[in-house]
Amino acid sequence: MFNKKNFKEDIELILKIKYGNKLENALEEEKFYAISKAIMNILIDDWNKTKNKYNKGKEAYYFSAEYLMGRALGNNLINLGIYDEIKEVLSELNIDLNDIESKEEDAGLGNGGLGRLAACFMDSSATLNLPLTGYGLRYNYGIFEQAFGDGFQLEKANDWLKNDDPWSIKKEDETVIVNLNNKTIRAVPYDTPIIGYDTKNTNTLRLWEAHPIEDFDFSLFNDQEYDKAVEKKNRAEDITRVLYPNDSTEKGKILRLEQQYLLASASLKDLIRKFKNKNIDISNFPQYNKIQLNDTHPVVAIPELIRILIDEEGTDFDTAWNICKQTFSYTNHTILQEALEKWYVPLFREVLPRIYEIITIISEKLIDELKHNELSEDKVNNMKIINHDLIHMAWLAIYACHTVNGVAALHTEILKNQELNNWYELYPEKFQNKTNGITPRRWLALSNPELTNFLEELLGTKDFIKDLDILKKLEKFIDDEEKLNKLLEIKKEKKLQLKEYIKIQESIEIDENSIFDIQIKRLHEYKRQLLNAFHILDLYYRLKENPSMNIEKRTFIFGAKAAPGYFRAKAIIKYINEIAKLINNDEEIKGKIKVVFVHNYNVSYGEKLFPAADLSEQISTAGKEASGTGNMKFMLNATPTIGTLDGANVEIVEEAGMENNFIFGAHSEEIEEMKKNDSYNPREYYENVKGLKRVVDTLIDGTFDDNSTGMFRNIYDSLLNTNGWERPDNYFIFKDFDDYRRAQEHVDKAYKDKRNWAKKCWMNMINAGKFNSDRTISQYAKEIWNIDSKKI
Ligand code: 26Q
Repeated sequence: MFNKKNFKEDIELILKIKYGNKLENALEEEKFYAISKAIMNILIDDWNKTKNKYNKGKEAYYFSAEYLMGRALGNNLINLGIYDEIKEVLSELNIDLNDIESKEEDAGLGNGGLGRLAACFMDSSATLNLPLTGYGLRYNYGIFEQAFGDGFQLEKANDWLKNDDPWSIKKEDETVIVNLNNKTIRAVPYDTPIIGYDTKNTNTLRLWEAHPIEDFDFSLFNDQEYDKAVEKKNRAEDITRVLYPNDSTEKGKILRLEQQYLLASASLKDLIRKFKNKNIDISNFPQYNKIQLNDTHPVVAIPELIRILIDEEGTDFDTAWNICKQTFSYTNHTILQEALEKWYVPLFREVLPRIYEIITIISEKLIDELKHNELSEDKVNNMKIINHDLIHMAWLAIYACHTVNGVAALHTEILKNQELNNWYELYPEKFQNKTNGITPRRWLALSNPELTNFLEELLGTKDFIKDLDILKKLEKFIDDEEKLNKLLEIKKEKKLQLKEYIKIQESIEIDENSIFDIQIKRLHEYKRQLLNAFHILDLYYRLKENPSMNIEKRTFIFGAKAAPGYFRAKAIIKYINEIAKLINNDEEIKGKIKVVFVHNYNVSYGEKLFPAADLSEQISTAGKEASGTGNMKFMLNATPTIGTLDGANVEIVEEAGMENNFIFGAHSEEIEEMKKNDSYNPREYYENVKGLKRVVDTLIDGTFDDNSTGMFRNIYDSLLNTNGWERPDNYFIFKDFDDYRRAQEHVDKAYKDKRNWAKKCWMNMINAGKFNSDRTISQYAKEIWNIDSKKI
């Protein structure tokens, strides 16, 4: 399959025909493109073979508004098993593979966890030869690029396609037409290969791009009405222009609804067309097609399938409904009430009148069923799909799907017993748990080759890159001084690499001998970056009071984007940057603690941060983080967690041992109790917990400057004052502050004992097997879709 001579010739040919350039004159970006296309040439036959093979039987489809893929080159080479070989071939051409890799733009078509999970699932399904195809949208602008200006977040458009994407192929002939109320769109598919590791199977990610029916109005152009001539084109293309950079609240309205409908309608039409080629009666559709809805964003696919079946295929409603029920499944990724999608009826009806009509029929059907089950009026009202002029997409999903799953054990329990309890009582058989996972290819083999090589040496095989459970065998080395030292050496090496990278990216020098204490994730109040900040500031003041305090040196590293409209999240970024300025410029503190907020945290930055961490910060308010997946990336890279018993942290410490992590804080039941009884009074803690008032008051006492934006006052008020619907300190920061500080002191003590620390790292690493996304996706395949693997 791989032929060195052909490969070199391909690169030269592509440079010539695409850029009219020779290798010696080519730009790095051009080389990246040519190398990537030459790799496409290596894999394309197997890709087509896989498509044909899958097409013969039952397939599953992942419908997701987000895919946070990151870069492809390095990952594809790893999965093809030719990374080292290509590196060598390129060096013969005087090309450094690492330099070329860094020229690739991240495909940042997602916000955070939900989008990155979709990307890990793609990798795992290909590796397991599972017939799973991803459907999504080809946003021309992915997640915004973040910069800081005077400590404030600035956003810039992310033009990831500016140099063209070598990994996608436009399939013009498979274009489908999507009708919106006031316009007709051509949805053009772009296919990206998803290469399995250690298999020839190559799955597909199909992303739709919106185009007008006609590119421009010729007669208007002729009349010199240039803007008008392209107006329709622009309105059509707007639909897939930009990813909504929002992972908390409803926004964007009409355009976002159009996006969701385009994804749903185009993907379904694609499936129906494929199915009809089989010449089987449409009632058998679910025997060949299973669709996973990634949260509520693609849920409009449910009424859309019913519409297609009734209006275009001529079935009756009951037949359509039965087909739907057997086809769709729904994953819930959030417990936050405000993130449960609801659409305002007048808006929805205006954009999608026929779909609205179908939803009203479903809604009535549900009400009949609820009444038939003799549910109280209260419950019926609570569960109505259309209620008070709002359409509840999650209710629609639960009613129409055959399974509903949460993404970690605790999350699923909270769904069953609290958030979705009414639904659980009605349909207990629908509810399942599928604890999230991460792909070991990207999050170990690609991002930490040093650790991967070491593990291969110890185990005598590379099998752990597929089967992480094998790492458990390494428990026998837990007292082996030499092995533990080697692990610490690798960690040091990764810290040095990160130090170099941060120097270039942030112009900040950090000390590789300090503890790298890292919190990287979207900025959200419930994730409590503010708790981390308060602790740092408290430590700073204690160091000022007591300069001889004997603490381990620490570098506190943050990375986080705030949704552009999320004022308080942006305030927290500014606040942390102010703290960094104060601490990093204090001569007395130099060499003791340092704070770095890296800008533009994304998948590629993550690949450098996870392996270099000494401490993983997972400190959300218990009950709020559905799962978390960053926590798993740290764990696999031999990093202990300081965290609450929230999301997948619960299962992480179950696997790695409580004693090897630093667990603190109120439990989810306790938090629920306090909310229920309204018994939490943050002011009590503010007044009584030592040191707390001092740090909180910096928000208003002039210690820091927020350029008169009122941002810091806004944070302060949110912690201490009731504000309409919001309770003070809604995320229980004050409640957990003291216990967090205690846990941090344990970290400090534990780190002083190098050997013991290494053991904790070791135990985390070798027990990360459960969090392999191969395990997760095979559970979806068996327990939800009932599909088998199909090796080509
Ligand atoms: C909603 C309405 C309008 C615009 C955007 C949105 C929106 C967009 C993205 C709402 C939510 C999201 C993303 C949610 C998300 O990433 N959830 C995370 O999913 C991970 C994978 O399951 C979990 O590990 C995380 O705990 C969860 O926060």
